[in-house]
Amino acid sequence: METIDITRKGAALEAAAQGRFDSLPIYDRSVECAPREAIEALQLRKLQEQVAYTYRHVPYYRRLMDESGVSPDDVRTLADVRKLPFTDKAVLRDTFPFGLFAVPMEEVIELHSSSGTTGKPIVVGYTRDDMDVWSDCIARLVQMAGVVPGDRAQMAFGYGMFTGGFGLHYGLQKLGCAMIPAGSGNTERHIQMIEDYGTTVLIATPSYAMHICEVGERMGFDWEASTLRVGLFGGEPCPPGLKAEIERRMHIVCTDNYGLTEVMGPGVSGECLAERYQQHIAEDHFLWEVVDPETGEPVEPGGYGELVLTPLDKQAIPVLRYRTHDLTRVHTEPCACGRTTARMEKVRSRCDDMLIIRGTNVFPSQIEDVLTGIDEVTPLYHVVVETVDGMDALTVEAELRPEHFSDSLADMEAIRRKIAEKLRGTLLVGVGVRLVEPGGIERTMGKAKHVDDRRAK
Ligand code: DLL
Repeated sequence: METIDITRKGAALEAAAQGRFDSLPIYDRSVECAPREAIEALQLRKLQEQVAYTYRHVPYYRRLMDESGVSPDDVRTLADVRKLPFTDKAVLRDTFPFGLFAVPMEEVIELHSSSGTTGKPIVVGYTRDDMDVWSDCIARLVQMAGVVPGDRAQMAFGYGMFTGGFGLHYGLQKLGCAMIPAGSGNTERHIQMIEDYGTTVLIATPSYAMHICEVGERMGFDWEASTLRVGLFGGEPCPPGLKAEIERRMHIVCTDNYGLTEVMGPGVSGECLAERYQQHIAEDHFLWEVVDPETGEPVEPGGYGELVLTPLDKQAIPVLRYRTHDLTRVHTEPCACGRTTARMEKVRSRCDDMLIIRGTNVFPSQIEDVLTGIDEVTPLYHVVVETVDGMDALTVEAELRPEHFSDSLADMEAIRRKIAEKLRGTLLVGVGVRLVEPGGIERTMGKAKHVDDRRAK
């Protein structure tokens, strides 16, 4: 059978829909398609080496392990990882800047830091070997989306301390793509560059990609006729409705990729074209666990809980059992794409983004799901939480689509009421709804901030 040329716009998705995964590239079959026993054997060997390395080079972990009477030799099976201490962001803050580094600074060739939206930033470092692993992980996940050597990849993540920009940049170059390092911002110029340079791949947060899409439409740019073929997203949750809308309006195939600064940055897991809502974990570099966020105990296989990651070969700043606070489930059956690496479900919520509204737990992702089921509004939204007369009051600001925006108060009130009823049905608590005009929800060039909790802490 002839292979399908996936560099033709739309062909990768067609190939996936026909089950023609033979036409979609796999970066490193020796790992990505290895039998699970081989993956686990590799993980165990690396875990043992990594724990011994960490114990030798990081006084903080040595002290913690000594105090709990655990030695590196106690790691005999993968399940023995549970004998090791958890790591939380607080430790990285307390030891800021270099307290957990395992190598002298002369061996560090790059530093990055987390966005710092939730407090003091943390800083991480990379040795040359760390950088090689990182670019390999990225090259692997961009191929899952159908990116190939020779693609022209335009960066719309910010460069700088954020891991997204440089991380994707190096990995795409490693694969053999031509990088167009535009960076975030200046949206009209992005569109001009896509046209001038024949860009085939766009890298952005999903919120910024949506904005680029809209600005292009306003400029009269023909997305269907454009060379752009693939969107590589990540850095924030990408609700399925938002991804589907961007794919439809920009005529591209998009994948959502996950990672976090503390364990590397992007590259931890990436979405293939078979399971559109799950991401293959780079299991040769990361050992995953899913735990109950309250107790830290493992959930049943395939159960929902907090993802905990242990990087298996990080040299500059090894971390053991990092509590991501991201909620997901992990599946280990083989995937239709041919890969055998475990898949984590898209992260839609973090354990720390749950709101308690008059005693009821509310996740912003539940609000997203309701809004994406309502034709009259866009997937963009904003939530304000306040204390009114001593009670929690949550207001959802939802953005009308231009075709549903009118000056008929009765029509607007009917839409508002419909949204409020659906939200009440899902959230099981009454919330306010405010409709905003098209374009009324602030567009962002990085990670979107959906919730403004104004209650006194
Ligand atoms: O956002 C790393 C990254 C950059 C990943 C670009 C993918 C692409 P941090 O700034 O440290 O690192 O933020 C990490 O962002 O714990 C998640 O809560 C969230 N996050 C990142 N990617 C996704 C995703 C980068 N695809 C935190 N889906 C993580 C859902 C994501 N949440």
